[in-house]
Amino acid sequence: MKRRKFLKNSTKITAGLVSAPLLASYPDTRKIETKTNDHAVETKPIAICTWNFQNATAKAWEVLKDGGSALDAVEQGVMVEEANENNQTVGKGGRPDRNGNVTLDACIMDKDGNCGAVLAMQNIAHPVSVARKVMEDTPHVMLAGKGAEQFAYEKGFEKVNLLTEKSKQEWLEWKKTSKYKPIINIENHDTIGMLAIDKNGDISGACTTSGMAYKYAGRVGDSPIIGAGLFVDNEVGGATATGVGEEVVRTVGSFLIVELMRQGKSPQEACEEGVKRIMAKNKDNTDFQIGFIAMNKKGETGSFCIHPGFTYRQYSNEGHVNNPSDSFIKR
Ligand code: SD4
Repeated sequence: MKRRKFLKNSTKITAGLVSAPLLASYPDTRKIETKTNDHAVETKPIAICTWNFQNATAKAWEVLKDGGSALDAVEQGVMVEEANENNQTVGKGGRPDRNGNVTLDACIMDKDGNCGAVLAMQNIAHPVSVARKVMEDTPHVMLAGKGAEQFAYEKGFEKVNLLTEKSKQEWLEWKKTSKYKPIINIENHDTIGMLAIDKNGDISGACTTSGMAYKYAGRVGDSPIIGAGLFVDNEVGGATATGVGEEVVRTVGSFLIVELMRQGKSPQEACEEGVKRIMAKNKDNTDFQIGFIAMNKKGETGSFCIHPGFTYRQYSNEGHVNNPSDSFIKR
């Protein structure tokens, strides 16, 4: 496919421009030390995701430890949350828009800079897999709304009612006041963004959400927007976001964080800078949550958020941990 060839070539050109010293020795507090290898590379593979999604990271880990690709790991990992009806911010069971329709956003990005996304798609249980099909089977990056849904049916996805009774009843209750005021770390806090590095050292990422509860019909946040909710540059690393998407879009947050890592910042430092940029544009408004996570080529990871309460799950040869995130606003 012409587009892919073009993307591959541009990746190669970019690779030539990246200076190796920039990727060396980050003073990252979350660095995973290698105990068995002089060259400190055997921390791979690793999977991390926003929030404490143990089952999702465990699934990604299963793929990675069997030698699978980072791309398969992130797709299969986030699918666990898409299928989890108790997660009311992702996939089936997600909270609807103000008209009562569950509309899903997702994207995926691979080691070669290929990417695919679906926006505001209804009736399909696994938007990340449709996003992957957009990436692999079309000359496009994004499909939205009815077009995305139609494409999914053509690819064999089944029509599913995404609105569970629980989410429906909550929406009916919400309609009585119709106040749009997400509560920090309580409502809308379960979007999953996942990054993985596989045994070959290749990085991929995925992000999937039902977006902000009771949003305007047609509203799309950061999660399916390449560069905002997710960005991967296999020469440098990857980043992904959760929280109020409008603010992430305004700073093209994930791209910013990857570029900061390219300039020599650790994943931790880059996430901190990403949040600071957002807060610089919100001097009078701190009443919202955003969390970033990032990973570099060495398998170092980091995170930062606005309000305390954000964590990220990490699975590697070292074990399975839920890392608390430092925050811009302290308790
Ligand atoms: C959005 N970023 O649609 C998503 C919401 C989110 O955890 O992350 N919720 O703006």
